Amino acid sequence: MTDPRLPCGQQWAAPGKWPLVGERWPDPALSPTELTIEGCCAFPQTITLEQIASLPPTTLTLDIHCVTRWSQKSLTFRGVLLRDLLSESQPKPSARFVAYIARSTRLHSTSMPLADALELGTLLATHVDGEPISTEHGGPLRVITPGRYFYKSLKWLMKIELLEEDRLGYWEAAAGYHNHADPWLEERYVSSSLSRADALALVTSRDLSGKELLSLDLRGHELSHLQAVAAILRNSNFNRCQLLAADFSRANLSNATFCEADLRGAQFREADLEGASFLGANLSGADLRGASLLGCTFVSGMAQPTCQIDRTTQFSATALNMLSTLEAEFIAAHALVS
Ligand SMILES: Nc1nc2c(c(=O)[nH]1)N[C@H]1C(S)=C(S)[C@@H](COP(=O)(O)O)O[C@H]1N2
Ligand SMILES: [Mo]
Repeated sequence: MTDPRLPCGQQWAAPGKWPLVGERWPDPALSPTELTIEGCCAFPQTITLEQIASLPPTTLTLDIHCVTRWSQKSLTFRGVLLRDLLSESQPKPSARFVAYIARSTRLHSTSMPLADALELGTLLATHVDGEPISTEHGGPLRVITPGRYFYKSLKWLMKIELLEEDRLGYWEAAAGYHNHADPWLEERYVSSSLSRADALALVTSRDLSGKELLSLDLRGHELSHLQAVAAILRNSNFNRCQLLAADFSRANLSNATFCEADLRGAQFREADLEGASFLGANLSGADLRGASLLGCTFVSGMAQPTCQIDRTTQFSATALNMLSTLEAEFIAAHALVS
């Protein structure tokens, strides 16, 4: 049974639990009470949160979809439409892109075509479900971009810049997240920068430790004892691979797929497995202690079989909180949880 509200490859997070993703806290050295609008506009300005609160409020109820495969149903945000906020600054016709910059130590950012942002009904939100947005979730002011993966919804908005040319945001540049980010088109990542031949040459060495290799396609390969300690392998495809005793300790395997892979005795300690899928994989003897499992899939596929987990498969109890109810119950029932 497919849920028409759930885009392909997503799962509902446990009801009432809104996960925290990315930066956890803003930079306390920067003022939270002002928003600057600058760039290609007739009237750049800095306005206070009070002034924003005096603009006509808009309420918007929507589902949010994180690129790491969890979704959260029906959050009601209240705030001011980007359209209403920008009207006073009068964007010039040359303003083709909008960038949002966060009040955070890394000056986190994201961007998109201005026309898309306006058309989608982008909201600068101060409240969620009737309460002020908490600091962890981006309060006092966060961007809510409907119809895009949630990385287009910036926390702790400090500056809006109107640009002639696009400037890739933090995740888009650093993690290869897709710049269009439509969950209904499953636009999660740009494709691999590596040719298939180059990827295969690397793989024959069996040592990927510390390497950064986005979106590798290694389907079906014999990679037993692969060394991939601390490797960055986001969105890589290891479906049906032989990965006996492979070592992925501390690796970033966000959104990687291991469907029907042989992972007996594999190491995933402290790995980032957010959004990864293990449907049909054999995880007997595998060690996933300390791994981050938000949005990870072990059982909830429609057509595929569940993975094989037994009392020799190790998980940390704390990691189970990050899974959907169905996933957490399956693991608690079959694995060694400590
Ligand atoms: N400032 C800032 N905004 C951000 C991020 C971040 O790291 N820093 N991460 C993005 C990502 S990837 C997601 S999924 C959502 C997570 O928002 P939440 O922590 O409120 O769930 O925020 C987005 N906005
Ligand atoms: Mo995300």
